[in-house]
Amino acid sequence: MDIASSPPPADYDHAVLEEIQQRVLWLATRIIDAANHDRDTGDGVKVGGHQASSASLVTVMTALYFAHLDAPDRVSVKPHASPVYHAIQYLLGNLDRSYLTTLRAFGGLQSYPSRTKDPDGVDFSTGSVGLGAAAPLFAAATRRYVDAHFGARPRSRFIALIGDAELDEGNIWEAVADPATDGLGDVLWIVDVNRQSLDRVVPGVRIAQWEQQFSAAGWHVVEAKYGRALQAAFAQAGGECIRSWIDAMPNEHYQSLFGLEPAEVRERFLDGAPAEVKEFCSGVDDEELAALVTDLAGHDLNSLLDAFAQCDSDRDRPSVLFAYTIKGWGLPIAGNPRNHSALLTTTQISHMREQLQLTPATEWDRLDPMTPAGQWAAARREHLARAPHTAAAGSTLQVPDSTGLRAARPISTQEAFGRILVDLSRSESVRPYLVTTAPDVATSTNLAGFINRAGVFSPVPRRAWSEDPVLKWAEGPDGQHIELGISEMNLFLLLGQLGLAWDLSDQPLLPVGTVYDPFVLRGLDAFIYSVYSGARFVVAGTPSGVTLAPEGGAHQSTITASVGIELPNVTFIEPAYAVALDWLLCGALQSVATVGGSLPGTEPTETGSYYFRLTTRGIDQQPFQAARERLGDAILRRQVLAGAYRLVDASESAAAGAPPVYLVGCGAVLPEVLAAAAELSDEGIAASVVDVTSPDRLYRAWQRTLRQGVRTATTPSVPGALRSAFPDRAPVVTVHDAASHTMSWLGSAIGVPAVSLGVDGFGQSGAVADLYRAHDLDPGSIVNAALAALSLR
Ligand SMILES: Cc1ncc(C[n+]2csc(CCOP(=O)(O)OP(=O)(O)O)c2C)c(N)n1
Ligand SMILES: [Mg+2]
Repeated sequence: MDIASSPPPADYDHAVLEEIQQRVLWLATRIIDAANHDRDTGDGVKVGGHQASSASLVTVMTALYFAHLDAPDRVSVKPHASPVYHAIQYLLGNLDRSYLTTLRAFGGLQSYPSRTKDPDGVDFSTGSVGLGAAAPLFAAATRRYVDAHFGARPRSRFIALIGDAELDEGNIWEAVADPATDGLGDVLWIVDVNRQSLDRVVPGVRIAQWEQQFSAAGWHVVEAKYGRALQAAFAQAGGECIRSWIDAMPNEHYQSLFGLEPAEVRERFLDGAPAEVKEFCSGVDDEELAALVTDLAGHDLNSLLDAFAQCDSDRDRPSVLFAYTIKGWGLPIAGNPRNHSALLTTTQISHMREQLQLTPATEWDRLDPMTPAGQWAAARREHLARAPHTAAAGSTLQVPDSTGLRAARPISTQEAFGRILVDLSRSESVRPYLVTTAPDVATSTNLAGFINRAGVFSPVPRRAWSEDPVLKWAEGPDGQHIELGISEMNLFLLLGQLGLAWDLSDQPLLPVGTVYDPFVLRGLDAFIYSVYSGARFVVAGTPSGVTLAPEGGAHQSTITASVGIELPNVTFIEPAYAVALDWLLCGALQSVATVGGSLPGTEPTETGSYYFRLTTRGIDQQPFQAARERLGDAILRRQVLAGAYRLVDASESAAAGAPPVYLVGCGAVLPEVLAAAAELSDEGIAASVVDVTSPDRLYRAWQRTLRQGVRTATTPSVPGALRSAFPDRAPVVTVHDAASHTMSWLGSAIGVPAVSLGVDGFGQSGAVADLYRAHDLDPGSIVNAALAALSLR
């Protein structure tokens, strides 16, 4: 039988689910307790963990995993509920018992769910609140795209479990508002409405506003608010006033009911209440009243399962379920405004263990397989087992080494980028997998050529109301460009999910995004999120730097190159010449296509994403052509991919006695560097020019050899990439339209004096020459820098 389509076990036995959720609560709590009390870390630093945040979701997650989910469904778990996830995977038999005592230990269970480091099949990494919440929405958008282009996959529901305070994050609303996420009927967001954040009880009543925001964006809004007992009370004569009273009660008042003795609960609950509420409550004893007024549907399995079904019934739009819960539910810290990081004492843990009739010898046991609960867990394990990925999904995907781009006239890297994509879209083995996306900057980043050929994605065909002779904006299910509104957060979240399609939708893709380079920083947290999750994509930040001269300081990027170099799982590339870009972009796409693989001949460990920093400055391609003729394509290509090559080789005049110097340029500044080299040569200095195509690859190569030396206590070797670009010991000048810091390490790497030129202040409007002069990137400054470097020898 096809595992993915087997029906769920019929007839939930609520007593069984109750028993299971008690065990889930226990294990989640104890996993955190063990991390803090059973392990000596030796450093005195508090280990931490979130027992209250976890408890809040225990019922919801029990209902999901033990009654509602099917194998193809994908779930994003709120960061602070990771112990609940692991407890559930353990009870399902998907996690070895040895892990339960390793929360937050090195190599153990991660503090927050991690796709790449946790051992039990996490679907979405979470941690930075808001991002993990939005990820399933973009995963669903990706699935919609995959289904439209490659045939329907078994249906997955994309579910996010979200803390209520996560809704304060703007990225949530950017995601909800974007038309690219419209109508995703397989999405369910479950908001854990415990009315508490980290510091406090969230003031007032926010839900009504949030619900309206979701409704306005076209979402299906469902509430699981009152438990069965409260609903029964409302149905009694005069009981409706209780609902109105609770609904109107600010969070602070309601939350203060927790932790009180029953008699105090009555007093607090009735504080300021209308007469009919007081009258209704007079017929209920203290104990009963205290239980009644805190009976929330988020801890009522039946109510939750009903609500899930209600959400499922609407397949045309995303659903959001507001599940009212109690932070710290079932624990002595329930509802306490200061419970976010609170830990149960060892005595409280012992008490809880006894209550569940567990002992130190049995406390970590799975559910007894001879009991109905154990049998239910075994059935659910089978029901949730996933079919393996089909290897065929991307079997025809083959990216060539280059598109054979010819560039006779001056051309910018941005323009070349657009042409390369158009060329790739002509290749039968590449075209089907290419998908581009941009936050309202597709045309201004040269994606128009690709869009004209490949069309714009829309789940249904859309009529084009105006004819544009230059740009065909044909929208339909075959389109391969996904247009986003202006949200760089959404760009990187979508790229992240497109870049995980091989896993979450069983379909490798070649995702390519574009964004104005300065605004990479606007989406940086989502960029980090996506590459932390293991996503594989290409992004072009363009135009960049002060080379975008007339646009001024608000549009000129300076620190983005540093960000690109320093981001793990990202290879930062900034070529100057079109053919180099062709080789590098094809190489990057080859690497992205080889999921989990490496790029032959260059980097054995590149398994992440690629960030190209490009410009709109057309530059003369002749110097690159001369290097091709001098070195031959095979050698030059290898060096370009490795990160640097000699564009001008002055070694002969150095051999003849001229003092040698290396002028090292990256990106758009190469013409100035070449001009400076010519001037220096006229003055009898042997100035070689090195074009750094990827400061990141060079830096990593250097660091690898250093670390190797450190770890083996041996003299570090000089990496090949540096050796072939810098064969001699000569001072260097680095020149980059980015912070001077990005290449300032080169002097140390090759053991020579270095002067680094770059943009270390905010820019302003002007012409390229003005800006280059203002930031010492003009030929005269580079010549002076070379003389300074020579004098430092
Ligand atoms: C982007 C980001 N900012 C801040 C934090 C620190 N932080 C972690 S949980 C939290 C409060 C979350 O409240 P809520 O979402 O309601 O979760 P609960 O614990 O109540 O379930 C904060 C501020 C974070 N993890 N991520
Ligand atoms: Mg909360």
